[in-house]
Amino acid sequence: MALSFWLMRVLLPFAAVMALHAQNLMPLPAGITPGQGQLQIDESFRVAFTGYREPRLDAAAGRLARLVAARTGLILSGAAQGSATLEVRCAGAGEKVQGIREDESYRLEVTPRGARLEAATPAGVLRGFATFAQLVELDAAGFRVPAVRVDDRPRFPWRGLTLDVSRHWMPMDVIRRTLDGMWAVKLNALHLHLSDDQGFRIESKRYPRLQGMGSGGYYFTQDQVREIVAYARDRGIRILPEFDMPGHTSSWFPGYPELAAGPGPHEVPRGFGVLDGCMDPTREETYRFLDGFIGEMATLFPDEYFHIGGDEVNGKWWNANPRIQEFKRAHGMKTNEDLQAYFTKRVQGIVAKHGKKMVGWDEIMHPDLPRGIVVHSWRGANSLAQAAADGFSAILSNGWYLDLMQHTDQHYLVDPLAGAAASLTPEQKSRILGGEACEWAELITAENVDARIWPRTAAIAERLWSPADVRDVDSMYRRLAVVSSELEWLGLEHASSFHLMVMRLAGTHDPAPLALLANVVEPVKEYQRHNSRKYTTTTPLNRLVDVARPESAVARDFAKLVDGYIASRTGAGEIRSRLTAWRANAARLAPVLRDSALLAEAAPLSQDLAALAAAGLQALTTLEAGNHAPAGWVDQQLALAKGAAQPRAELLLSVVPPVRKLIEAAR
Ligand code: TNX
Repeated sequence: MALSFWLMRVLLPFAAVMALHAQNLMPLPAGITPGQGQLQIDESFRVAFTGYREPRLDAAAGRLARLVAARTGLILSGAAQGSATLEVRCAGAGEKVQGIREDESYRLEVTPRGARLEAATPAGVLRGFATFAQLVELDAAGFRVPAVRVDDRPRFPWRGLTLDVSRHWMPMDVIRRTLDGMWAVKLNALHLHLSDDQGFRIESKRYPRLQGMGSGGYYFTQDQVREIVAYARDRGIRILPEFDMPGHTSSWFPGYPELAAGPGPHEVPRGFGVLDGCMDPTREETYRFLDGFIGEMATLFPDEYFHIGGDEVNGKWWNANPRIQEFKRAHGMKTNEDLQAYFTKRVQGIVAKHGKKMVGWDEIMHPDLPRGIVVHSWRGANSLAQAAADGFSAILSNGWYLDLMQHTDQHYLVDPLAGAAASLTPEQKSRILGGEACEWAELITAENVDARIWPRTAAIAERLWSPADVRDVDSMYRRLAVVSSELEWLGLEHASSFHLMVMRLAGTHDPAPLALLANVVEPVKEYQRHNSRKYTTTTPLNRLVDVARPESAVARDFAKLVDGYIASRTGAGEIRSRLTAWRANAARLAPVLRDSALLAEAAPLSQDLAALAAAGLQALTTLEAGNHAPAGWVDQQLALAKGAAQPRAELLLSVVPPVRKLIEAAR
């Protein structure tokens, strides 16, 4: 069997071998050897442990069984007799607090007679369970797992997700769901961005006015934090807290104005952007406060690392404060960067005193800082490589900002070891620990957060787990669709929230015509939404743009059809049926648009879709007849397509490019 595997590897590219035997796996494992036959999954499904055992493992086995039951619809008998379907041998306890060097490797062997999972630690078992769950599939003989041997370990030790709970509040069930999803795709660090200008989201017992005056009542109690930490540990996930400072701190000041570098009165701001609010780095009282606060938080969060933010200090309050100017002069500091470096060093001392390693965004990087800290790169590959070259540990987030509404393949092809990092020495490279996808929450709420995180984050998780040469975009999209439905079975709401939000917009009307439109539009990209209106924390996010997915699968599919047609004149029927439905949709949608205050802005999009579809149909008819369209007609339709490509209601009609191709082909 192993021999045939190696033969296949010689004959076929790696990705092709994978595709044959792992079409449901995301992330793809480091090593996979196909076997003969399948293991039947029926109501006798059972997990048994033969080696080390602890409550965390029992709980994980229970969750695996529930996931198998949910996905198959089987009612598991729960009988403890007979041989187990999946036998687990864990060598021993992992680290008391999961660290970045925790052994997450595992070996899974499935034969028609049973499956066996071996791992050094419970974290490895958790990764193997995630793989096993994804291998269950339905075929003509029932639910089965293909015979296979998986030898797997992560490429990077730090595979995270940043979740901003400050700009919009994310309650406990969002956190739990997010952790469930992270487990499924083998992510191992949830970074909670707990404070920012717009909200202070955690209970401090020592400084209760932080949450008391900075949160509007929306914050995690310390009991809830302990619950989150335990829930995450159960899934092999670290919780990394971030308290952004000295900028992004406006919400600290209503309760503790003495921390502020600028004058009051202080309010929690509702607007977004790089605001002026920042701490006073010159007063000893600031550091006494932070010592007390960080000390309190350091005991609450067991993780070895502690994120202090450090990004985007605009320095306006520092420039306007005579005492701060005097301090800079007295200490020979020329720039605000020097002043921030002074602050960062002081805070690093406090973080270290409380037993933690500091993490911060690019701006914290400074030659005087100890090399044990981690630089979190939001600026890009160059600063990531620079940090590693200078001896710092580093993680990447640039390229993985989920709030920028980019397509999955754009995120997928970003690699922490590409670009400037590619020319680092092996030792320098080893300091690049991995990265984190980032969900910034200026324009998301608990209602649509799942749809903004998933399924795209699964592809980023694959980049961080799988071997570097796993880069086949078609394979990724195929498997992403499968993992997306698995995530729904786990309780994620990215698909269901779409339907609920569409129904809200449609009022009492049939939501189908609106869903059709929603399926072919995408929110404008990057920061464009902020240019079209002034958003605040209280602006409702209940419009079509808040429902539309970052990437239209319908449009991607249609573009493929059109490419296929242009290349080889195949698939005309499919193309025609889609265009026909789009052309007819405007009339069906008209009454819905008319009756919904939330939808008035979408009327031009619906018109554009119909007009574009009509043009596409004419082009197709021309092509099918082997004719050429008159130049005048082509130019007219291209002008129409150009108009339809303009954003409307902060949305882009994502089928414009393929229809334009059809029109051009008819010339
Ligand atoms: C920049 S990246 C920020 C965040 C914003 C985000 C929006 C970084 C460290 N700061 O405060 O939420 O852009 O994409």
